[in-house]
Amino acid sequence: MSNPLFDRLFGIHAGKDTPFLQLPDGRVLTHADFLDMAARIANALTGFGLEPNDRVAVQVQKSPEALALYAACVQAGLIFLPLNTAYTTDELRYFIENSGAKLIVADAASRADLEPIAQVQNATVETLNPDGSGSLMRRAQGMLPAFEPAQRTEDDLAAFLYTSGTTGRSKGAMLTQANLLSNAETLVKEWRFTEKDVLLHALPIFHTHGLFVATNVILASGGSMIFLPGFNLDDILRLMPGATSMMGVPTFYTRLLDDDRFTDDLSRHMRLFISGSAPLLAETHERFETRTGHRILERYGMTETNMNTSNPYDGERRAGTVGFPLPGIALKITDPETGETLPNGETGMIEVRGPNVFKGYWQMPEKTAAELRDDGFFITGDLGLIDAQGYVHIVGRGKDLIISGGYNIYPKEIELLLDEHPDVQESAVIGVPHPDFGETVLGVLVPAPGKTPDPDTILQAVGPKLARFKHPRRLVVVETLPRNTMGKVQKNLLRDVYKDMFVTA
Ligand code: MCA
Ligand code: AMP
Repeated sequence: MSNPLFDRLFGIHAGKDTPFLQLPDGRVLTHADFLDMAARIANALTGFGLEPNDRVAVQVQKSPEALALYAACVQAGLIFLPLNTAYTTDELRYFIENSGAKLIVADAASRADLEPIAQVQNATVETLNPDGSGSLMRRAQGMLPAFEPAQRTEDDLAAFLYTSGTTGRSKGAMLTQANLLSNAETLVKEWRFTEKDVLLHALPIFHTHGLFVATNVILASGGSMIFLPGFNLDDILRLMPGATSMMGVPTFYTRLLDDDRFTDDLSRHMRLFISGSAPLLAETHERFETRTGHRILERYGMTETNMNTSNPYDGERRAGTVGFPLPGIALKITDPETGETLPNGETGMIEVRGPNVFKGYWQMPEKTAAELRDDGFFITGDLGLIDAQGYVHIVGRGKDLIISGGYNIYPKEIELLLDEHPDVQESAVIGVPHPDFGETVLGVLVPAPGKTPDPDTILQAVGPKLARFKHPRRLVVVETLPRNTMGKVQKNLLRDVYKDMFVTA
């Protein structure tokens, strides 16, 4: 039987007793330990009656067991659907219903909230807690540590990752085995990962960056990871001496630079620092080089495409750019109105095509057709240009999106909730600069006639419906929103007015 993703990321390590995961408490899991755990979970999953192409929705804290659940889904041909641990029950209901998940794996504390949602669609709930306890692993422990991988082709689906849209409803990006494999294998070569690498892994594993970039690259190269539950500066500084490389969002780098314990002595031995998911300020890039002598390698990707471009490993890593298209990936800049290709140097829509580009949005053919052209080019929604040396620059977003600490936030989703409040006539949610998160969320409200909205009361009302990271950091009340002649709210003007709200000059 062949299962390319399993065979080339996981199966290649069968029987290896070299470290794969080093945990902050000193525990080490070898590749063999990890594969045993994954096979037991795969047996448990099929024991629950799951069959290839069934969706498994997973909202659990980062742990070796959580990662083994991903491996088990690949092995059993199930579609892995990881979900941000910050999502509220309201948010989860949509993902579970929309995907038609047959199994939901969550922390025991969420079980009571999830059972009613699961029942509606005949799904079951199993639990997996941060310490590896819970009903899933209890069942897995009684299983054999061997599992014949399900037959899959590269065109079969491996994962759904939900990404929000400008209309407020999330779309399930369908990723195939080939999407994930091609990108992982390309990145190993481009970034020179080998079995000697030890990656300091502090990213969450429910998004592309921590799961498909960081983890898949280490799996494909045979290296290992120092696997941290989250970004804790003390742990990072303590464990960096044992690492060769780190991948992070810009906030990781600004937090490191803000700490005097982060010195060139601590980082000199490191081979590579990579940044992505949000713009790395040229200033951060330069401060990092001054402090450590390392030039951060910045790359650019999306949930729908995995990684598209990267600064070069050997050539000049140019601050403020995202480098060149990766091998096998075509990138062009087009006129957003006409779709015509623009010459180098001109700003337009970034479009990409390659084996990395997803298969479409789950059960949303119109949305897929609007963003994925017949010739295979995906319209990213990012505005950019290609300079005379071929470096890609991202100069803005054609989509209404805020990126806070690497998490994407779609204003529409928050505006709809704010507008529901009886004291609010209308609202505009914008991203403004923030020293730690890069951007943060600001809500601008227009009162309903005769009302005086109280920001604290309104925040309390929307709070339970929205993941914490999406909460507006502040709400301001204005008489009217600026509009253009077409009646569209001019968010650029609002962003300009409030640009210094969280940063001191
Ligand atoms: C936590 N909080 C946040 C964020 N993270 N608020 C806004 N934006 C955030 N990103 C909230 C917490 O709930 C908490 O709320 C308060 O802010 C302070 O939390 P703190 O302890 O400082 O935060 P943290 O736990 O240290 O997390 C910050 C973080 C984390 C390490 C930057 O957000 C993170 O790991 N970000 C990475 C996201 C990521 O992997 N993105 C990749 C997406 P309170 O205390 O008030 O309750 S994939 C992608 O974008 C594409 C494909 C790509 O190119 O990679
Ligand atoms: P997501 O929807 O989580 O996949 O986020 C993808 C978006 O993150 C892209 O469309 C970009 O807007 C942004 N992004 C990712 N990497 C970078 C980067 N290096 N610089 C600027 N923006 C980035």
